Amino acid sequence: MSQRWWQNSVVYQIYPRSFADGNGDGIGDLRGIIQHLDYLQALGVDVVWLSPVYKSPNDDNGYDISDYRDIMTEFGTLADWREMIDGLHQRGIKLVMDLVVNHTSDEHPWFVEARKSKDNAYRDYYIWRAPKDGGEPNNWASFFGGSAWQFDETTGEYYLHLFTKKQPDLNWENPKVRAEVYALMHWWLKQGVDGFRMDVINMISKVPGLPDAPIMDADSRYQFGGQYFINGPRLLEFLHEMKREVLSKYDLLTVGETPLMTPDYASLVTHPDTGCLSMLFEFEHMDLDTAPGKPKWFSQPWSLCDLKDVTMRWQTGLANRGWNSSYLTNHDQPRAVSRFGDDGEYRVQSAKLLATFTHLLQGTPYIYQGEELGMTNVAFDGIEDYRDVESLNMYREFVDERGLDPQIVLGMLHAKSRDNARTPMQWSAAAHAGFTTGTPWIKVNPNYTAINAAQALADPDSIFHYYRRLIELRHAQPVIVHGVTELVLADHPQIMAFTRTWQAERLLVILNFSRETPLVDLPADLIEADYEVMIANYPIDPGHPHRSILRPYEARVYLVVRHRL
Ligand code: TEU
Ligand code: CA
Repeated sequence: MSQRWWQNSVVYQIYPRSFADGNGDGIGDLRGIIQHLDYLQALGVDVVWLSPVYKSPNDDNGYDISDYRDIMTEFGTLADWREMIDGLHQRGIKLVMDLVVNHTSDEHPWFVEARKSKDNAYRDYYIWRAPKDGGEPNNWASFFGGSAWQFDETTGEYYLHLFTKKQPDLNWENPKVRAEVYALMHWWLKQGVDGFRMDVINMISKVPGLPDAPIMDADSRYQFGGQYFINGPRLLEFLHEMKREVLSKYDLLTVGETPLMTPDYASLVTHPDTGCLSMLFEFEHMDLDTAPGKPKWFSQPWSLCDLKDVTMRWQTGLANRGWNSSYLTNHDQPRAVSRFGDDGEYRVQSAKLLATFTHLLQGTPYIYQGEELGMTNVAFDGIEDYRDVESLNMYREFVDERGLDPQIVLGMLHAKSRDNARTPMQWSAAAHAGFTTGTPWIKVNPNYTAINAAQALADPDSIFHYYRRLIELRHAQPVIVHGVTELVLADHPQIMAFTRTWQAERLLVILNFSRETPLVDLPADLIEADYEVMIANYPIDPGHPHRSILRPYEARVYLVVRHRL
């Protein structure tokens, strides 16, 4: 397989609203990012993925775009943006922008025009249908609650919105829409951006006729219609057209956000010769702690063996025929350490274990802002502290419409609300965690006095410095980038262990995903070898790991030096 720059890169995601406020209005912005570029350089990341900074009325924090070629007023100006990208490039860091083109804002001029009349030139930029039996054209649910259709008085028709009603879906069947998207991509690429993260890109092709979804959730009037818009009939055609018209003309990192993806389909999309995107974000591991067939709010404990299954299906599924991304959190997900580790007694150890897991798999690792500090979920006291449209809609539906106990619903939000990831970045122990001198748009997690970047930078044993070392190792060791992954101790309920093999080199990764102290019992072929410690989250004695007792959340990476290779 040919080697590409994004394979040995580490990507850092910035959610600008919550990263750093440069002007004291309580909202993170581009000047705030500019002030912290040295921090990113100290961490050693290669790429920044910037969540949307385009003009937006912020119904969904910038994922509802009203002008693709300008910067959101709260975040600054195009001049600030240029200063930011220059500052990144001067530090050897590339910039990936968020491309949100499944939908626009309803305040985008295209939609403002489209809704004016049935014969407007922009009407067919969106998906309009006449009422069916006096109601919605089909039974699809929006991802954020209620119907996926909104009635529009002016013309007496409904428009489709898979997300909020202020996020109408674009009609990708219309070649003019596709040409607009390619043009705006070229516009940003000419400004020097190094790639795109493509929001819900596997939802752009809908099955013609938009059939009713099967009834899965008897408690709800609206049903999940994913089978009619996920990996839809023309998706590959559209992506190949995008490759031909845009992507093939540059050397980019492209990552598609693709819920309900499969490894086989992902190989079609990311194959080094015949694919169109560098990599995808799959979501199977994000669903392991949700009760089967239920919305994400209905949590269940996840099991390590399930995590191993999913991980290995993707590791082997894309080996030599695609490329993985590796992540445990982002701006839509709970904090990794709260969800997959222990955010109490073993916070530091388990955050380092999770970092070892994501950075030692085959695939490009993604760090979400604050993950490198071991930031945790937040437990707000009441719904008035939440800001996320998905969380607010869910609370209204569950408490006001379905009559669930508010305390139970707050518990669901504590576990799964997207706002867990959106509390301000914890820079220091100063007021508001040093995020702003004003009043933050969303409350700071009260644990900022102990968990913050100033503390982490000063402590050589911190989670931050552990991430920094993992990134350095990736840059120095091709086996981390290219090694084939094979599971060891496959059925062990607490230990995840795997080898990575590339040419004459082999790594052994041993991860104790528990607060217990299990014994490592290696298979014979791994005993007949010498071991050097590459990185570990506890001090360890040199020598062989066989029959060692692991400490809570212990992570060890060994270079396996075979006696005779
Ligand atoms: O998220 C897409 C997506 O699949 C979401 O429904 C996700 O499952 C949900 O947020 C989890 O609770 C992308 C963006 O990452 C998200 O921030 C946007 O709200 C959404 O698209 C619409 O643009
Ligand atoms: Ca600001």
